[in-house]
Amino acid sequence: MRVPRGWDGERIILRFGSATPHAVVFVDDTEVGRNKGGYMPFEFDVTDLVSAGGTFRLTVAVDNRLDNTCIPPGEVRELPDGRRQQNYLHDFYNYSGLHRSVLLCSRPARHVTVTTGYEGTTGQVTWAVAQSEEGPVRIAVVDKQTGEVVARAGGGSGTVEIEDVTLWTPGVGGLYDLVVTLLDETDGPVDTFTQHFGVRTVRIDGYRFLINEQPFYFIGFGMHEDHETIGKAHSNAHMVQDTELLSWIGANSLRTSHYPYSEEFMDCCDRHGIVVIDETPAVGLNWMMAGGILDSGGGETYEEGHVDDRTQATHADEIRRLVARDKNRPSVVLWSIANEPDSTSPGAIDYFRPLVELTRECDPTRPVGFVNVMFAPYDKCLISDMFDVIMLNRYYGWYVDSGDLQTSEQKFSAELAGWMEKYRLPIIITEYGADTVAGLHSIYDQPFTEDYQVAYLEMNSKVFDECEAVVGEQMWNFADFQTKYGFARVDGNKKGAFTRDRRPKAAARYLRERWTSMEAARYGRRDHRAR
Ligand code: GCB
Repeated sequence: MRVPRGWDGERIILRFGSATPHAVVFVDDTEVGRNKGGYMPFEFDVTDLVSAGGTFRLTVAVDNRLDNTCIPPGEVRELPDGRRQQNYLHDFYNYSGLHRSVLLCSRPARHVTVTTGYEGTTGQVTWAVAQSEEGPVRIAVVDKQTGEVVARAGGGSGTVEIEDVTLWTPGVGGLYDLVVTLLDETDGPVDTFTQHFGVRTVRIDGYRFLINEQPFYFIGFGMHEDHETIGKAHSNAHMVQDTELLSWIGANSLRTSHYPYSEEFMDCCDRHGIVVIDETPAVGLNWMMAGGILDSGGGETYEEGHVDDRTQATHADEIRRLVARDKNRPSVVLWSIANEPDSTSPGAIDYFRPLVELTRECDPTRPVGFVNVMFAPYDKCLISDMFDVIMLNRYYGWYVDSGDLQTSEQKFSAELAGWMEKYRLPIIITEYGADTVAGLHSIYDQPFTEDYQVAYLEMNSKVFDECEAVVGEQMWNFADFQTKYGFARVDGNKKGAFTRDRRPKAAARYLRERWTSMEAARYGRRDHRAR
């Protein structure tokens, strides 16, 4: 790598969008640092090791082994013949490598936190700059649509008002830039950086999830960063294709199942008004799931060597880093701190309570949730009362009562009534789905056919429409994706509305018909034809 000649006297930073799951970074022969955790950015100051105008060799060693100190956790087993085998309890392939941008940049260490609100047509923007070298600060707020400066102020923190504010609106977007200029003692500019933000509010009121005080109904998918050939790597072309398909099908939201997605993708959601449930990589924290499918090897979840204090410490770190990365994003309206953990074992209470408190401390402005697994219904789950919303993954008609949609409908409705009665909180159905082989048809309700997937979705839709507390449906999954090998997966998970190469199954047509005409989803609809 060559360091630009003009960077003499500047701080020089190496920044990684992510390295999955662990990395050791070298500049020439010197180790500059290590990072643990696959889906978060990290950076190292290499000023003392490189020189402006010179070159250096950058080496990154990426390690794909997962153990119980990792989030997500895993286990490397030693087989009798000496081979080592990686096991893990999550249902997506453990792609490893440098999946996101690697940048060499020159800048002081600085960061800004932006929070917003509004009163009538006046927006309030509160900012707080953190910088390594103290000095005066000037800020300007720029309307990204018009390029006009709508407010100016001085100081490392404060609040300014925007007259006739454009709210960040689901389905539309609406961004401003906070332009922060760091100054020296003579008021000369040292550095300028820009942070985009949106003015919007989020609040829960009874069964309703309010964005800008309007009831919002989540429509869309749990997704994966997953493509043939590039695995979990970010690509702008795929990002545009996926977000255009979301728009085509009438989706207004998604969950970043089961880890934080690339910053490029999140920026795109901010720009286009796609509402995001932002999830940590805490998936597979469950030893109570059927050993057959997930091969847990038995034992309790919350015990030494499985999910223990070390796992919890890493989990806490993942929460801190996720909030630090995404707190300024208007698209993010809800944190999901785990997917389908064991929430029926008593150990779950002591494990989760500090994590929920930590999330609220890191971000007092957004609701906090976790995604509940089917084996932990309302009368068995021990942790749902710590959270602001109920998020449920339910597979009636697939993993239970497979092929019997009538029984499924009754059981699902009864369960939802139980949640509604007990918790009196909004319910988002974060997963429901059926594996489907594109092109397979039957005149009967036969699992794995496209016809069954549609019938299954119709049944689910009916259940949601009849439950007042349901404020969202995110089908599993947007597209077929790769998983670890196992007898329950034929070339990966096939629950996609789209195939892995993004061709629509019959289900996609069904969902488009439903979602583009739903009255409940009027607020936040993205009009595909208008764009
Ligand atoms: C789930 C998990 C998801 C799986 C899905 C399935 O509940 O959250 O990661 O892929 O079920 O298809 O079994």
